[in-house]
Amino acid sequence: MERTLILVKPDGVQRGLMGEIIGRFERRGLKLIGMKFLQMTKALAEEHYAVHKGRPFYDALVEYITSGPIVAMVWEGNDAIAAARSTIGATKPSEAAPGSIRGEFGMEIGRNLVHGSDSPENGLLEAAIYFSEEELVSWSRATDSWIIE
Ligand code: IDP
Ligand code: MG
Repeated sequence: MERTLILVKPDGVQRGLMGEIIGRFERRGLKLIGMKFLQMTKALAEEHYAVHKGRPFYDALVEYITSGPIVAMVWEGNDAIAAARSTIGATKPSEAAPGSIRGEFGMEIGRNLVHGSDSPENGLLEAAIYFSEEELVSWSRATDSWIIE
């Protein structure tokens, strides 16, 4: 089972798209095991986006991600990373597949609505930035046998 950290970024919250975005992952069949509503501090943003430090868009990215509340979630599933990334769509919304979250709701890379971890290792590392192991819920879903073979 992989875990992915998903964020509804501040634009998703401000535009009233929280339910829409969360529903995409829920309907896909990923299983929610943790969820928080919070506003990122600069320190948290710098930890989350450490790999991008020094890139030309870094300061604007930290400004954007700390500009309002976000929803942080951990979703679990076989191949959860790839499944979530395809549901999210390409980084640049103008190039994101129609039907993906970014392809349906976004216009610009600096306002791309949602974050999803890019590898199983980063899924675990990023989940640990936001959630302690005790905050993650292990549960059996009534529909599991209809979603997982
Ligand atoms: P991802 O979110 O699809 O994994 P990354 O390359 O990891 O994309 O970049 C992290 C975030 O940084 C993007 O989601 C976007 O918000 C922002 N970002 C990336 N590249 C640019 C850029 O060229 N200009 C402005 N913002 C960018
Ligand atoms: Mg990324």
